[in-house]
Amino acid sequence: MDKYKQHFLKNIRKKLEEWESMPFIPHDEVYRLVHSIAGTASIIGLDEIGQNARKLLDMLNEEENKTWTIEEVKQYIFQLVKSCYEYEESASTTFPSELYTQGEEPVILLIDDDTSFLMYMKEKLEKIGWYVVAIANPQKAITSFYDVRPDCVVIDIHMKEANGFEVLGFLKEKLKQQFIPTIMVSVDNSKVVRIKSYEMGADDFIQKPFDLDEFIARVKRQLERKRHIDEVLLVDELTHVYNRKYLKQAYALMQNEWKRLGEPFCLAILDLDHFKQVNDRYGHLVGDIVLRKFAELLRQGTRMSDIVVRFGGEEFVILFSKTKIQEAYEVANRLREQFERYPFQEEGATFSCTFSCGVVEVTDGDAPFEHWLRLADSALYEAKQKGRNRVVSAVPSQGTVQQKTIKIAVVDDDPIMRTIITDIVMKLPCERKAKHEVQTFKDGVEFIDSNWHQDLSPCLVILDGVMPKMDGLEVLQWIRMQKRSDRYKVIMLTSRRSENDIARALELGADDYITKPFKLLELEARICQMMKRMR
Ligand code: GH3
Ligand code: MG
Repeated sequence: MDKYKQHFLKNIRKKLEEWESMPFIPHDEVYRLVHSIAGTASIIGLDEIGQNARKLLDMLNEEENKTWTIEEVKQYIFQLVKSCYEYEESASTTFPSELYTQGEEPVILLIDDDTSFLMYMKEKLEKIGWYVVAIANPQKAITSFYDVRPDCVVIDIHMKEANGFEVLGFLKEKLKQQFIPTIMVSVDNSKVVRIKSYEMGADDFIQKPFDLDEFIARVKRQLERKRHIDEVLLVDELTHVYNRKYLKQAYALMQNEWKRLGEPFCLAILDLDHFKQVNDRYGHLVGDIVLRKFAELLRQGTRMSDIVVRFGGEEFVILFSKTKIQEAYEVANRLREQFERYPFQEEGATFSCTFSCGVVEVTDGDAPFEHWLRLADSALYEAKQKGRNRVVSAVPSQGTVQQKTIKIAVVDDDPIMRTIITDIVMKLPCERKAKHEVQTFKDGVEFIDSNWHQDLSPCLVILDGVMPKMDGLEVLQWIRMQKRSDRYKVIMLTSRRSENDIARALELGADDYITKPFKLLELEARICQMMKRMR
């Protein structure tokens, strides 16, 4: 990029920065900026930016006695800022990744302590449209597995901290249950290692170094098999109740009944309380036992005509056929009492678990399933807020749906980046159970000093690697030292050249990284994926 363009973009940044610290911006300042962009941009070869500015100028009156807030200005000049970013992005090295499907792409969990291998594979596999969660720490891999819900797991056998077989040992039951293909990779191609891989349940073994095309072909074949199994299975393999794929069909059955007989039915959503603590304290295998028992109790405690579905993780849905709200409430409450009394035993200790539940009566079977789910979710949220281990009935007439909040912190010293990322995040479709709250920070110190993210809500941090005062890696380190650090998910924005920084970020526990400059759609896809993991 020539020096005029650089200087020009620097000035826009400076202005934005200045305005961000002002409570109100006088109209003539806004006018002057747009006016000068309109005049200069095309001359120095930034024609698109110039055209955008001229369009804006047509809408603006020079003489006007008004003031703007920074949000109003950003909204007004957003296209302009975006084309500045896009210009810079296209002016630097081309960076092809063209395939993004907003959260529908296959998810590959890659476990290897060799960070150069992780980086290389992540870049190559993301180019063909897969989403890769790269994990350098085998211990973290086991907990991540439950959040990531991968479609395929690739494990390196020889790692410093834990042998790949140990990781496989921990995950193998789970992988088998969910038909998740597992591929072991290793430099050691001995017969013993290969046989052990297969005996422990791996679906394939690939020797390192491998030909990338062949690796992709082999993973693809496994993914196809997995997709096929997912399509035909309606029963959850762990708990043996229906899985969420059956829910639409189940709802349609109840709708038909409602139409035929005119009787209401109920939808309940049940979520185990502090289930994460059960996993943390007793391990995931015990967590699985709790889930199995819970499902069994739901099955036994409801009628044949009711339908129990594992909705995901530790969340279940019950459709109560031909049931009014009072009855459904009572059944749910009875289940709650039974479950709370059930003694789980582990290593000589006895512990109990509870769940919270939101229930709603479906009084109009023509309304879509999502409508009732939203209401039941809201009641569930209320049950959690009121202290858990309780059932709350939804009030359908109540307009506002209550949801938990996911905080999104954008920490970047570049005002253009802050503006653009904030815009991406604000336009994201809302998660089923959560609303978003966004805050920007000019540097790491400002982020660390802020109380805004310290209230134990889940928080996604989009973190620039290189910043003055305190760089992104230091912020990441600070985050990982916090008490409930797992409620923070961190996406690092790193420069393509700083491979050491990427390696360090992975070692320090960044959940994802993206190299600058990136396509905006690509960042959006990454954020969507991460939000799915945060629920
Ligand atoms: P809350 O009372 O607010 O619901 O807290 P929570 O800890 O239950 O909720 P959170 O969503 O933080 O944690 C749910 C945990 O459930 C996280 C995930 O690792 C775990 N989980 C999801 N699926 C499975 C599974 O199949 N087996 C086991 N053992 N754990 C699972
Ligand atoms: Mg829970």
